[in-house]
Amino acid sequence: MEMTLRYYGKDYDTVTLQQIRQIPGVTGVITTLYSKQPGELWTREEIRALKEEVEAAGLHISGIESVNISDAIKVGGPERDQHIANYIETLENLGKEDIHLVCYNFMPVFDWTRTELARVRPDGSTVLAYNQAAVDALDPEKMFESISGDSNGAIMPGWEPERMAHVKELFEMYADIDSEKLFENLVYFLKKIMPVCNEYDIRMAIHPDDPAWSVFGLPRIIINKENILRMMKAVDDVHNGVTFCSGSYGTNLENDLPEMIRALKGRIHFAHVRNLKFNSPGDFEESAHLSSDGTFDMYEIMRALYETGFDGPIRPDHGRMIWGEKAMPGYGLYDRALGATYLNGLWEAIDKAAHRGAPSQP
Ligand code: CS2
Ligand code: MN
Repeated sequence: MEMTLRYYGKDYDTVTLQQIRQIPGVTGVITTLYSKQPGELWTREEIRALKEEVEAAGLHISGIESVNISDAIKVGGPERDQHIANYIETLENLGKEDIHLVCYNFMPVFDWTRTELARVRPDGSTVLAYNQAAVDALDPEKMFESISGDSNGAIMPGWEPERMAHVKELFEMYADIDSEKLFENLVYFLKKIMPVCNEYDIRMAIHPDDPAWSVFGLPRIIINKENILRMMKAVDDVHNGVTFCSGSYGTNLENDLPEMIRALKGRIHFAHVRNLKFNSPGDFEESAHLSSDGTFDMYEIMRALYETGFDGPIRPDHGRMIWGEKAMPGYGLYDRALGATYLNGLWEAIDKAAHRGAPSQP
């Protein structure tokens, strides 16, 4: 396991590489070319410049999150094959620069969906939150407007203003796309990219849909163990793997997170570990990472990763906004640093117990 932090690049992030380097135990970043539109080609020079920026700060690139998938690929539109050709060339360029992990998602229209970006908790911290009744009452085309006021001026991943300006057309593109069709298009994409992934040993790690159910009538497929196993079987190659995001799979309380980790052994290439606090099944907020602050048993999640031999990067996912920080919601420095430290502490304890031959179960 390697502890990492997500980094959006110097033009977009309020957190610096120098700050990330001072978090104990964090040796790598998960980063991206944030200005790229889905479907666009990443050149080798652009990738090398990003790599040099990260390495100059004494860190390294542990993986890319994300090389986004265009809507044409998701719906199987006329530009699909051109966008896949660009994707393949991007993977080749990443491979040549010695980058071997790519996180992506296959969610229609919106990436993660939250109804509040700054819900105030009793301790004064603010967090992202989701309320199903609020979603049900909302016109989907107004979704972006309804939350963007609390974004602290940041461009949020998957909510690029360029795309959101055309949200009506985006919904129209998906009018005939049900879960089966979306699944077929995912398999089509994966089959096309597997040869280049094999050639350069690039592990593809699909991020789950968040929340893990259909929102605004749009199909969502990466939501539970059955669907992921089906996807892995359809393209049975170790390079076709997953990002295990506890906070996304965990939105559905029927997903048993440690059990899922064990079932996906060997195919989890990247992990996002965070907690959620449920106030009711349709209302949750992104609490601190600590088990007692939320609903999940973080020790059991880390233990399942440890015991299945997980050796990829982990990052704390969204953090709370604390200590007066102003940053992209979920992506401030302070609470993610606390999260990384806590997760590292759990891992150290599990590892030491295992090496002493002591049972890791308390
Ligand atoms: C992330 C996702 O911020 C988040 O919730 O976990 O935006 C994630 O980066 C993408 O879905 C991956 O493509
Ligand atoms: Mn995540």
